[in-house]
Amino acid sequence: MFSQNELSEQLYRSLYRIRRVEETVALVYPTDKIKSPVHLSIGQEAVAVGVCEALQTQDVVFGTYRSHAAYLAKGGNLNQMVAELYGKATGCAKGKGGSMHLIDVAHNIMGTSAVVGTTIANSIGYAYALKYQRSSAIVVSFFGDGATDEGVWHESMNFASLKGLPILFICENNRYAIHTHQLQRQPLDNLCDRARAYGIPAERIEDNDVFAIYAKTQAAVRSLRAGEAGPIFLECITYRWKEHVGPGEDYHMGYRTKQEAAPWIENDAIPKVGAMLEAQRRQQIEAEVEAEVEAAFKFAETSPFPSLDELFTDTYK
Ligand SMILES: Cc1ncc(C[n+]2csc(CCOP(=O)(O)OP(=O)(O)O)c2C)c(N)n1
Ligand SMILES: [Mg+2]
Repeated sequence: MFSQNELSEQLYRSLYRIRRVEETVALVYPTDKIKSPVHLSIGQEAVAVGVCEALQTQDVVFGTYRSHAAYLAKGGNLNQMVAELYGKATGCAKGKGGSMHLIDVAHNIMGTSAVVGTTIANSIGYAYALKYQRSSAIVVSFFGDGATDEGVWHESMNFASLKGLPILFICENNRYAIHTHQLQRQPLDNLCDRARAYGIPAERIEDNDVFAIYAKTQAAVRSLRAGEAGPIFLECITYRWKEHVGPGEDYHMGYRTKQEAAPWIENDAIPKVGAMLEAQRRQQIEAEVEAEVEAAFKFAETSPFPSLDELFTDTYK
């Protein structure tokens, strides 16, 4: 157990680190050194951080193409992530996967995917295996609100509930699938009810509140680890600040307004948690993170591209 102060420091370090990594990605992106499309999660970090801070290394995480935050919050290797974005041989997928295909087996980050909904099925398969091995580890499956439109989401909810799997479903509901609002795709704002229809306990957490997300995840993990409950569903309401894909803003697209984004930007988790720390301690954490981020981008820049004879290795044909 941490003291409240230690918890705030840990959450802040993780939040600030992810923000600085993604801000640096956005800065570098126009140079074309980053060879992969990037789906930034700036504004949404509190979800991945609140959830992953309540996990242990043995717990398994699956994510989406917007999962820099989950990868980093779960302890994924930063150097290898940045090198992957640069398409370098030292990347976590040897430079062949890019931002949307992150993996770090040593930290049980078992994959992210460009194809909406696919890792939900992967994650229940993994949870099924853990249950049969009587493992105390659990699985966390991150997905967006758009993924709940997919048939595989419904099939996965049904199967996970039927088999009582040790899995926590985290819906990062930023209200949009690309440029289409949830209520232009779904008749009701009722994702928790949908999960409950499959017999899965469900709860919504409003306002991007990292402490609430941490506490609810901790309680969920405790009961999943004890084998008390089958799957659990948490819907975390959050907001994406940047465009769907790429480093810029997209208010000119007309599907959302600056006024809609403003309260989310005002309620940014990072300065809020930062303000809870003692000033000197906050500065120290920020300096450590800045050095780490700078070193990771240097590592990526100075790493080699894969050699030509690697072209057909580790590929599916
Ligand atoms: C199976 C499939 N259908 C469509 C797409 C195109 N697509 C890419 S991202 C996306 C929106 C998904 O939205 P959401 O799940 O809410 O995630 P967010 O981007 O908001 O994080 C869609 C439809 C895809 N990649 N895969
Ligand atoms: Mg979404």
